[in-house]
Amino acid sequence: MNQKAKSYHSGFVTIIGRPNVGKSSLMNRMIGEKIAIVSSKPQTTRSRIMGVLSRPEHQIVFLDTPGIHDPRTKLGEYMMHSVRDAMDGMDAVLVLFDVTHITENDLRVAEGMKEKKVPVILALNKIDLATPEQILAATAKAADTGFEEIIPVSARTGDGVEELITSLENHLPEGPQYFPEDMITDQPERILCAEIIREKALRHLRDEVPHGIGVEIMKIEALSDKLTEINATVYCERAAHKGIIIGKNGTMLQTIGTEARLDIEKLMDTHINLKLWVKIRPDWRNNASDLKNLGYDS
Ligand SMILES: Nc1nc2c(ncn2[C@@H]2O[C@H](COP(=O)(O)OP(=O)(O)OP(=O)(O)O)[C@@H](O)[C@H]2O)c(=O)[nH]1
Ligand SMILES: [Mg+2]
Repeated sequence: MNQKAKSYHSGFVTIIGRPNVGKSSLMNRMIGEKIAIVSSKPQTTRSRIMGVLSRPEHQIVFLDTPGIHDPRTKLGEYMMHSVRDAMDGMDAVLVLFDVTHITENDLRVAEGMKEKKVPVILALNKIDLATPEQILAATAKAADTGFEEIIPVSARTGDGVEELITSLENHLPEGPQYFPEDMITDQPERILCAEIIREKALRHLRDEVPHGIGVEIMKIEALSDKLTEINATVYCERAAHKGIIIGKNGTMLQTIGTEARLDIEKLMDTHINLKLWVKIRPDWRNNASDLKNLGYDS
């Protein structure tokens, strides 16, 4: 029998949704590596982050994006620009809702996808937090919005994630392998390090402090094949914030630094000597040259 070899599918899939629904968590889960930072604070992701899933039968290039919101600063405008940028030339869109909490903003995001000429798939995330009745009700609510498919998932437990990958593969065209098999992201090491530090700051800081934090890597220097020194500056917007970030007797900065160092050591597979400084840059989120220095430059 003349059996045709199974074809190779590939393409770019943009992940969009409002802040905090679990876009970065889901991308990390699909890739199987942590390449995008995650936190319980909204607006964690600030740039588009590429994550590549390569398997013998397909390559899916995910673009994780900042949560969609009305920007109030130049940084926010940059973030929303990154979302639009990531929608350019994609082969499919993965819209993400939090199944426990579907809002008008979610439906608005979905509505905006109607005119796209590519398949739009909806994943209902965080099903580990929902009852079967809640999942059914959310599916019914989303059904009117005209998605090709609606798939319940949990980025936390991995439930439904293989089904989602299969569905995306089925909606992608036949195509080339865009990136080498062993490439999982396009982010350089210094950005990954800065993001890890920012994640630890987001985890430990409260109220308005986390939103005003920016991290710049000043130096990465291999002192030997077993030890690398990294110097980073943590920017904040006010003197009061600087005090909070440093903490009593420096304990907060120490906690952030220790947690970041452990993650960076895993990432770079070497011992790290991490030194952190905290500096005040009033209103840096509205300053074009500060934004550029921190990598938020379109
Ligand atoms: N229980 C549960 N929590 C989840 C799941 N997915 C994500 N979370 C949590 O939801 C919060 C937000 O996750 P992120 O992945 O940072 O969300 P995001 O959509 O990328 O957020 P932004 O980057 O701010 O737009 C974090 O506290 C995650 O741990 C899930 O499937 N189940
Ligand atoms: Mg994110």
